[in-house]
Amino acid sequence: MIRFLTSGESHGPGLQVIVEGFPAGLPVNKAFLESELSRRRRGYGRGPRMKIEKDLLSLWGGVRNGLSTGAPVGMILENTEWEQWSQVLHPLETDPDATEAKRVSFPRPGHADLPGAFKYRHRDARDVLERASARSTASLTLAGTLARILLKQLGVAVRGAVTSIGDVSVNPPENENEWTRAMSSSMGLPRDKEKEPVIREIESAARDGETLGGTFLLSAIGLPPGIGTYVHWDRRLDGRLAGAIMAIPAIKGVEVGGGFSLASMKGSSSLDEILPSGSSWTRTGNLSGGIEGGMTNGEEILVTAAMKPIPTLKKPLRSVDISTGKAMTAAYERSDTCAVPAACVVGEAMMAWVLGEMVTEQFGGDNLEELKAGFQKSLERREHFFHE
Ligand code: EPS
Repeated sequence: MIRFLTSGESHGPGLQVIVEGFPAGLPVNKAFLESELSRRRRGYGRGPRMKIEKDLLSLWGGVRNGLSTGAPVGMILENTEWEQWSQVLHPLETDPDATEAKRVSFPRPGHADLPGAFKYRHRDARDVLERASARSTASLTLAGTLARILLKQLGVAVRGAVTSIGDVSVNPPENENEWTRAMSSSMGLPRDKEKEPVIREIESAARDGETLGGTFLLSAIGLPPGIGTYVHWDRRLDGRLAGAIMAIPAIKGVEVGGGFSLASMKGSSSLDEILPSGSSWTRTGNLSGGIEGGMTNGEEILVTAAMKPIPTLKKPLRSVDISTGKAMTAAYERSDTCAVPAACVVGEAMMAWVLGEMVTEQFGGDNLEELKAGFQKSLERREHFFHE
């Protein structure tokens, strides 16, 4: 079993991530962790913070000479602007004037501000928003990237592509080149020609003081059938994937394969038929998104996520003062206009995390070689299933 915990606030000293349960012998490449962190900062429409933030990463435990030892892997990310926030957020002693100047009393609709202040009895919503900030997704990216490194060793690739921003829709990648382009492009788009209309949409929203959401498609290839299980609700792969991806801030919907569109189809057109192929089988399509009965079926896993527009608006909506209950407009601090390309990278990380969780649960192994052996056997079985 693998698990991780995170700690840290958006403008605090930094973020901490502890990942526990990884097999020994995994090559942990710091440069790769850093390049995924920098991919998460991508995208036109992100706020000025993304140009300032450096994501300074240190490895604190569980890795020796580039290989995991089996002990918990500790990672620390320093926040670039901590010095200028220390008087407001210092763990032991804050400055009353500086704290008052940064006090947040007017909760933003759609943000954690109001229910968080109610729940934890805060009168300064900064105590909520510092943790509820999308900065926390840097921690998710770190944990998920470790899982991605593990999956790579097994020959599993996790990919992501932006499929819409605001009103502009983009066709999903149609081949490996387009997946590669989506992963390496600043906007997460599979084709260059799509960049201009998407940027125009974001510019127009920014001019109007608006923000934008969108959708992205996640894919995983290289898994054998039978990862996850139908025998118990909390071990279903679709349930775990949906939960993990929905846990990314601002994600409001998750679909597997044909998703919501399947609801209006006739049974016969919504299913992927099974055809014999040597000692194995093929399918006529992949509307099930690679998951049947809560398990991989050996096809590509396809999951789409929908992100709502960011709730911090330059032209704020109506709200209340949480100290007095009087009508007010919501707080505004510098923010992003659109963070869909970044959320897509976080989505990839969370998909990798869940798949890493499921394969280690299934094939165990304190050591990478043991895990690889079990996984490989399962892949081979598919090839001669009817004659084993
Ligand atoms: C965020 C507001 C902005 C974003 C931030 C999330 O930060 P700031 O208030 O410092 O300008 O840039 O995103 C990140 C810091 C990040 O690493 O993604 C918010 O309120 O959620």
